[in-house]
Amino acid sequence: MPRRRFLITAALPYSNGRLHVGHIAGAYVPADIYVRYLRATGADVRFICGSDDNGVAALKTAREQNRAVEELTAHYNASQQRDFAGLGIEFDIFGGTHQPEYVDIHERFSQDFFLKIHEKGLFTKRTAEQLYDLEAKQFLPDRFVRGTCPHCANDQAFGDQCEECGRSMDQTGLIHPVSMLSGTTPELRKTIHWYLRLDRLQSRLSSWLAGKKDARACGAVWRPTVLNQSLGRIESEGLPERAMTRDLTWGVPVPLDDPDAKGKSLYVWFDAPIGYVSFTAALCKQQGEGADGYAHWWKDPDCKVVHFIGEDNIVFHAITWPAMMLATHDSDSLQGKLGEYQLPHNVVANSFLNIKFPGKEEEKISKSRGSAIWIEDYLKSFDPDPLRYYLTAVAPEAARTAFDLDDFIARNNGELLNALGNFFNRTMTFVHNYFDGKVPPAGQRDEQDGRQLERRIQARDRAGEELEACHFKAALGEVMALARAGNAYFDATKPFLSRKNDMAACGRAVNVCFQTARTLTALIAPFLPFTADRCAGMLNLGEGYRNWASAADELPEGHRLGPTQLLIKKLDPKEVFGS
Ligand code: B3M
Ligand code: ZN
Repeated sequence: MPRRRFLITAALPYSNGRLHVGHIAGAYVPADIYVRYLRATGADVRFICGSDDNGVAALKTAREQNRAVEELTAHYNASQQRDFAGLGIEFDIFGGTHQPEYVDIHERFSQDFFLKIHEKGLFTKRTAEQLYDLEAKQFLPDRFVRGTCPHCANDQAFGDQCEECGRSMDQTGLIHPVSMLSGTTPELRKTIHWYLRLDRLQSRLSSWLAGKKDARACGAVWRPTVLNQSLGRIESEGLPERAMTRDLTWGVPVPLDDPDAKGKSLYVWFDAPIGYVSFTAALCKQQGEGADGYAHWWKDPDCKVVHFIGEDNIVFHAITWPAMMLATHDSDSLQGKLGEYQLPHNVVANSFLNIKFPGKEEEKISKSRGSAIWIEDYLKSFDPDPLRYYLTAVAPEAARTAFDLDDFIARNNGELLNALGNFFNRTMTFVHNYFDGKVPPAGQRDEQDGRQLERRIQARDRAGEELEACHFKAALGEVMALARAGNAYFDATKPFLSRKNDMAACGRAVNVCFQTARTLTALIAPFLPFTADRCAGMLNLGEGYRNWASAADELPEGHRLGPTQLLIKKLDPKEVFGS
């Protein structure tokens, strides 16, 4: 079989702030698990991320903090990289759409993309009315205007989206708009922009999306939330054309030789997804592949592109971005030919994560209210794996869930430590204490031994199926069930009794436990990479221990163990971490 190829992306975080647990639960831990799993199956994978520097988010924060936007975005790009590394989220590249090393290549890709669509006649140049701040002497980006939402009457709605009802809108639809730059009421003025003809791509997009309802036929399991939101959007609102340029100088300049394009940038949601491509190109360059190396990942139907995102990014990844790619195609075919951008194989979105502090109500994570757990703070006190574990165990895969601090500690101590840590611990102790650190002979196995050994294969296969479907929570459940089965087997076979009068029986049981621990080491690796490395050290497994296909292969008697290490630390509920 030819080697499977995947290009995995995780949403580009805005480089205007630090990362908190909600970000990590949304896109990054799941993407990292998927990448590690795919690699364990032998797939050739590139894992791409970087910061989303352009547009208004960074501009607004820079303004509030009185910093240069370049300095701000460089600062947070670096801090986010540290957070990801600390959690074992290992991208092949972490670029940044306006970072000095990437800005040139990113501009080139973004401008080429724009020009190609322009050439295809899929932009309309149109005059529109936009809010202008007379005092600040500039057009107002959507995020710089607040007003009352025409749909739900929330009076703190932004010009592009109402965070209360989730509807996206046009800033001119806001009732009683107020400029956030000056606090004055802006006036409507004419301005020119380039609109992507989404209306002309609509029927292709909706049949493409409809095809994703049938997992068997399309070969990928799309989450209902993603399909419902994107197909629902098309059904309810259709796909009107959308402006892909802005009156802004921080961003990718509009690459047209047209006086009307002066002082305008590409819309940040136009250039950001192209960041996935430009960072891939930068990676290929770093790895010494030619300038067209990126095409091997992006324009070849043999490579599957999968985007991991949070729920608020669904429409952009399942509609706008595919529309942009379709708009560059020469043919009308949906999936594109060799040499054309391939539409995503899957778009995997999680919902948001709420937070629950002890003795308080569950609430939304909010920077301003101080209800966030920052990764930087977390990592000062805790190991990365307990957080990876918890965020997977309670992952908001189908709907919102909450990070509950009490539950985090309870699961660490009750599940990770009691089920997994304890199983390794007792198995290792027996091998060291009674078998001189060497795996005892398998002996004459009975039915119970056979069942336990078979469970390992089942767990590997079931977890593999769930992982293929991006059901990470369920996959972790299968793995932890194997750890519990290991403990149950240990309790049932009682090597602690047989060691006194039947060493052969004791060795037989310990051998099965050891084989189970060996399988578990491979199966936990995508989820708990640091713990898995320690397990592999204790079990003295070679580099290839993560290989999924051989995860249930048995090791021979006489295999010598490595030194014992502390696997999982018990957490004290009294310990608190920063908010
Ligand atoms: N920066 C939005 C976000 O972090 C945005 C993602 C871009 S992915 C191309 O929610
Ligand atoms: Zn609203």
